Amino acid sequence: MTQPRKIIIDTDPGQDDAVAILLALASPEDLDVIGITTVAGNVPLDLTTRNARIICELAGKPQTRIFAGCDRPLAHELVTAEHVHGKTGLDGPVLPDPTMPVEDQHAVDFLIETLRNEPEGSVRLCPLGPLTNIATALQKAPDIAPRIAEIVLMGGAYFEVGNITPTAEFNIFVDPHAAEIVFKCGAPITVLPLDVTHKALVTKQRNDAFRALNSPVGTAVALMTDFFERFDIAKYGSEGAPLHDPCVIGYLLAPHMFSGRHINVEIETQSPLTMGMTVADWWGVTDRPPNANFIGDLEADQFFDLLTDRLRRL
Ligand SMILES: [Ca+2]
Repeated sequence: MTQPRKIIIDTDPGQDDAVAILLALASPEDLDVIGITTVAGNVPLDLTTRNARIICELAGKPQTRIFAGCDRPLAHELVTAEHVHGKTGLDGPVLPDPTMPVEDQHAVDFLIETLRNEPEGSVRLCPLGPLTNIATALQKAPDIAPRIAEIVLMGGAYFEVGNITPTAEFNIFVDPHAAEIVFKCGAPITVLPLDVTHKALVTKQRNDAFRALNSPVGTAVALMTDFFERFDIAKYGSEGAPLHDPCVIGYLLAPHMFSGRHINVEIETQSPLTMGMTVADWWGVTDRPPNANFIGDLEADQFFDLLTDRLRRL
């Protein structure tokens, strides 16, 4: 018997964040969610924190510890994505107002304290939004970097280039300075970029499978996806919504479903034209040392089978 791995989910929910959180909370034999830290991103911090509470209650896990974090990026004004996620960030289903508490401690202090107190190499960080909380913790307490087992994050793109600008993915674009700190921190990093998340598409058949769970969670996930997909169908002509953030949890549960390359990834923080671009040396044309496992592909059918099976438990 292997022990479940301890993870901290750092998130800006967001419908796809919500599905990622549900998948993690549905997998206690594999993952021990020791805390959820919230950050400003898809919507402002008060809403991302509220949405995290709504999701934990939907999962029937109101004992989950939630810590509110940074309400703005390190150096830029906050950019949000209501055009994708709706006014609340979680538009689609009608879910009850949350009653579970938020912890008093700031998310950054929780990250630092946890990484210092838990055995070295035992805690994984799962950022699903802008990297402001993680970077702030690393700046405040550089001693935590070698204690991080792994950072598995959703962000960036190489072949898909950008979604919020022609060259940048949203999470990295919102706080490129934070991303630069994280990508240079020396901890093992796995990146789930748009290149792979755009292949995790909720087709009609896959959405019907969520709905057929015939449970509050199944119905909520189906309705969130219904809401979220209109953006991608209009923009990309795709078959449905891409489940960006659940790829992070899917990777932790079943890394064999994913493939990528260990390469150098640098973050553009200067150019107004390409701000927040993940300059990924996929083809190995520089001598810059590899710092990230950059994922490019997944077995989408296997991924959706796993996701649907796990959601059935909630
Ligand atoms: Ca997110």
